[in-house]
Amino acid sequence: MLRLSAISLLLLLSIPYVSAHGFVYKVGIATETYIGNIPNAEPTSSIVRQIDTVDPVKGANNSFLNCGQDAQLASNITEANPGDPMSFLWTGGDLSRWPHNIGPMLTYMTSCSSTDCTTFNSSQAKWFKIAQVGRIPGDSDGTWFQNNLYSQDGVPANVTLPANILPGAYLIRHEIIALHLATVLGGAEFYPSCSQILVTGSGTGAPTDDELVLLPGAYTDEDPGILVPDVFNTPPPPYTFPGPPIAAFVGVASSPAVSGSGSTPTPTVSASAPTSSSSSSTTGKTCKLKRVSNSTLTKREEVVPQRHLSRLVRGLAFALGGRTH
Ligand SMILES: *[C@@H]1O[C@H](CO)[C@@H](O)[C@H](O)[C@H]1NC(C)=O
Ligand SMILES: *[C@@H]1O[C@H](CO)[C@@H](O)[C@H](O)[C@H]1NC(C)=O
Ligand SMILES: *[C@@H]1O[C@H](CO)[C@@H](O)[C@H](O)[C@H]1NC(C)=O
Ligand SMILES: *[C@@H]1O[C@H](CO)[C@@H](O)[C@H](O)[C@H]1NC(C)=O
Ligand SMILES: *[C@@H]1O[C@H](CO)[C@@H](O)[C@H](O)[C@H]1NC(C)=O
Ligand SMILES: [Cu+2]
Repeated sequence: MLRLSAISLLLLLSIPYVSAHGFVYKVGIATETYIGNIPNAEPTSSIVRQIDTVDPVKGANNSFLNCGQDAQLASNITEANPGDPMSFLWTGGDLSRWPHNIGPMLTYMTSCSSTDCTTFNSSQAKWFKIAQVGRIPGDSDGTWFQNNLYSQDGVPANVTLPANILPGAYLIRHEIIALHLATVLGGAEFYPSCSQILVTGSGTGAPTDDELVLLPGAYTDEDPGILVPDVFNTPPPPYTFPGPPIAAFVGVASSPAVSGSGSTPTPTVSASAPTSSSSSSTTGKTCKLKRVSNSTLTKREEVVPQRHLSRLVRGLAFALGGRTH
């Protein structure tokens, strides 16, 4: 019965993974909250482009790296002000807590050109990066900001819209890269999500051509931030973010409105960019996280730290000749 119990154990360990991926359930902009459609559900009007499965996008060349798994146009767009705080609440497909806690979170934007985004196909769009967060600075365990989503219900990722961004319709693409399987080539899991926002105001900031990338196109499977053999090492090694640097204009404060000019705004400030790999759009919280133990927690229990579970599942799957997600 060894075989049977091994299979039972694998099943037992695999069950949580049925819903153990996820999607963006809520987007916050300033004080408003917008609901994203559950993957594959009958869509309602939203600003969030709906995907068709909670499963991760695999492979840096995958066309679904653009806006997520078979992402559809969303029928709504909403206004946002430069400098607005935004939040992205990632959950499992059953609205349970986000199941991963290892890897960075990156944010990109692209102009929807002359459209209001509701008809804009972004597959050939040029994206610029506005934020990225990795490990929490000063945390000796190397805890990732992503762990804040994992360790407590309802905690979103936070991003600030650039204070001087040129007005217009944009897609904002929030991405989690889960690295728990990234010790091997192709193991990284990509979770991109795109929302449609109409930026108001009189900002003048825009990316330079060399800050623009295609998605897919910006990453390769061999990038040091995507294939990360030492991700579980102690002490935690420094992390190298994939993709371009954060666009330089993101670090520039808002400029006063130019009076009496309808012409194309020209950024006059040239500041050096906050491009170091430690750039963070969050407010530098370095406090230790409290482990919440909540008996109402379902399936994805806290008992087994996820990195160990992942290793266990991988080990088992390897032993049985199978594959994990
Ligand atoms: C991904 O795209 C790059 C650049 O086009 C190419 O060199 C590489 O072979 C592709 N990799 C796969 C796995 O298709
Ligand atoms: C965008 O265009 C690509 C390539 O033609 C296509 O595969 C994809 O389905 C389109 N996406 C949307 C949201 O229409
Ligand atoms: C579209 O978004 C606007 C602005 O948030 C909201 O007022 C409106 O109700 C939305 N429309 C639909 C059909 O949901
Ligand atoms: C987002 O901000 C909230 C409120 O400050 C905070 O509790 C949460 O930890 C932040 N999220 C991340 C991923 O750091
Ligand atoms: C535990 O979960 C329940 C139900 O979601 C919630 O009402 C309660 O506040 C949670 N307790 C803690 C300590 O998080
Ligand atoms: Cu997953």
